Amino acid sequence: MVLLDSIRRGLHVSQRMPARRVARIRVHGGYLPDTIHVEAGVPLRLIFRREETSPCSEQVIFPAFGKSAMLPPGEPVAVDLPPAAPGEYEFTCAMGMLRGRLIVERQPREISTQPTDRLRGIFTPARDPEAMRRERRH
Ligand SMILES: [Cu+2]
Repeated sequence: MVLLDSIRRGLHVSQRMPARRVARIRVHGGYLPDTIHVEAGVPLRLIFRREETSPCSEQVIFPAFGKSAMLPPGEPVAVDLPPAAPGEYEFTCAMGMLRGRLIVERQPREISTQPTDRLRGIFTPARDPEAMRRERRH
């Protein structure tokens, strides 16, 4: 219960920092999902929940980040990763049998910084609405 509460608090904090991306991964004969997409420059929190007792999956390793975590069965475990450069980053169990990957994609800056202008560019009506209204009356 204490653990669940602290996780809930953690999620609450992350909601106040919209930059952080949170993804949940079930561990059961593999990582579900086994591919996580994230934008470059965004800190990532992965919450693992191991739903098996097979010793194979008791540890998850992020070689490129120099991070690892033990995953007790049935307990959510958060792994925080710093923003990463675009690319693919693998995570595995200790023996390298279970594999997942993070795909860090370049941020589409022109969309994220200028959403309104961008949408206006795409959705500008071909004809001016007043002209269309006049046509409909005829
Ligand atoms: Cu393993």
